[in-house]
Amino acid sequence: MTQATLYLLIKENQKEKKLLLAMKKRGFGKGKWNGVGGKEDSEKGDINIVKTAIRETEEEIGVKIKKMEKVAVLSFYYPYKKEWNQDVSVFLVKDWQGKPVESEEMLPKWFKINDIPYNEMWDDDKYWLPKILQGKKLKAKFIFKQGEEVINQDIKFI
Ligand code: 6U4
Repeated sequence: MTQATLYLLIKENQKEKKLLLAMKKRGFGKGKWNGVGGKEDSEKGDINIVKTAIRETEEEIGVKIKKMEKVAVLSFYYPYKKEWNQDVSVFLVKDWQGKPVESEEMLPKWFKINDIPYNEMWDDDKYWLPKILQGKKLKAKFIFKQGEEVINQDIKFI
């Protein structure tokens, strides 16, 4: 199973809480708002998860992660396109350096927590992301049907 990562930057003050999503401009998930992330790439010097995180967020939105917390492991199955199957480790990031900027791959944007564009995201996100934003940690499995729609899911809180 391919291993991938997803980083969710959160900024919060007394008034509001915002989540950084990025529009994927090319490749897998093109046209969807998603967290930043990708696959570990040893050719790019990814020797561990922290190195991978720093490289990917720098490449995709120009920020350097300082601290991150693992909050979920999601397993995605696409029976009609098995090469898409992947395990995704999800991290919340509340400490980073720099300001998110657009790259060739992604266009970042801050969203208020009550304004997350679930209709323009992966279909699974509406099931697990609200739980993560409430502070829960989870392990989940999603099976998709053609058209990238979830047909089966199993969420376990950990
Ligand atoms: P590119 O550069 O787009 O060709 P590719 O290998 O296609 O790279 P990449 O590196 O963007 O994909 O990795 C996939 C990203 O999408 C990872 O951050 C994990 C995330 N992802 C995969 N399936 C997802 C799903 N069902 N829901 C979700 N994120 C998913 O929210």
